[in-house]
Amino acid sequence: MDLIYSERHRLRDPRTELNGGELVTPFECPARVETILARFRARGLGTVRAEQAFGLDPVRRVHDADYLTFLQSAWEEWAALGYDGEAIPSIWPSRRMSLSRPPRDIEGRLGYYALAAETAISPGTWEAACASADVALSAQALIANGARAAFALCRPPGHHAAQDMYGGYCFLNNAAIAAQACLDQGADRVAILDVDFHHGNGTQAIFEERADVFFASIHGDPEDAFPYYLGSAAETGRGLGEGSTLNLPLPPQTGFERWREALSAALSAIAAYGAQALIVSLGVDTYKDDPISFFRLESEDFRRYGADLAGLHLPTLFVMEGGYAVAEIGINTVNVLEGFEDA
Ligand code: SP5
Ligand code: ZN
Repeated sequence: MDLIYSERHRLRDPRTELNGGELVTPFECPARVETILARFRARGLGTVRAEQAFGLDPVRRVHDADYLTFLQSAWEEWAALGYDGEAIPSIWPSRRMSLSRPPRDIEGRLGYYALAAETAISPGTWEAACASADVALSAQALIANGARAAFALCRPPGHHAAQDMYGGYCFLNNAAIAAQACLDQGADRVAILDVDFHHGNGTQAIFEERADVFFASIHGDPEDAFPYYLGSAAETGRGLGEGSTLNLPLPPQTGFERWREALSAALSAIAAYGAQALIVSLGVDTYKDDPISFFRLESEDFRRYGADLAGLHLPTLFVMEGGYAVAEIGINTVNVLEGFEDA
């Protein structure tokens, strides 16, 4: 399968992440995708292609106009205030406050649009986020044109970003944008399977009330893990979307056997739904040595579940999400793709 890559991911290179009460070098760093790209090339899996520019129209199909305006100018507005540090929110519209409108001041708007404080906005963040969406849309075009599978090596990742929220290292929801593009090009039913360690709260929020996208996620139980406030098994979709969301939360120290049973349940549900295409939100932070996660998958397990995914026999778009064990991220990610191709 072919891989889409953008050099513009390097424009997203923040200095700071709020972690354990300190500002640390971000876990979500440029070396992640360079390591995956090198492994893909070394294994000769397919052609590496540059992204094409799709502009903002397909992004606007998923994200609110005021949110995009905010993201586009947030860094300049922050920089104009003369701070030494990167843009990090410090106040939110919490309970018993009004969430009715974004305030004028940039500090107030950061909290309005942020779901978490760990993700700093830095120079080039907007450009890199747009490039990442272009990567997803370019790979989507490959499967729309008949490829069995394609790999969008997106960075920054996307699954925590909702219609009007950023955080969890995500700004634009690449998988959701690609799913919407499938629908806009004529598909009736698309499935998104999120195998990142973290719940894909943004993707769920975007499609929660819709029946044309099935969202299934296997993740660290939100009782115990980021993003904490979404992703319980009780959330099954709302309104027209009732029954089109499937959350499979799992406890700390979950190993591959139990994880694979959850995958099997997700795959059965996607098959029963009758999806015409599969989008995999591919995070490899389920790895045993991931620095911020608590599952126990071994490198060979990624190959095994890649083969399981092929069993759906659907056109499949892999969209890169998380994974922070940088030394092993290339092996683990490409193992999924090889397992899929060899099945
Ligand atoms: C795309 C993606 O994987 N985003 C994840 C964002 C998680 N950010 C917050 C992580 C907080 C981690 N606290 C870890 C404690 C580890 N002992
Ligand atoms: Zn993750």
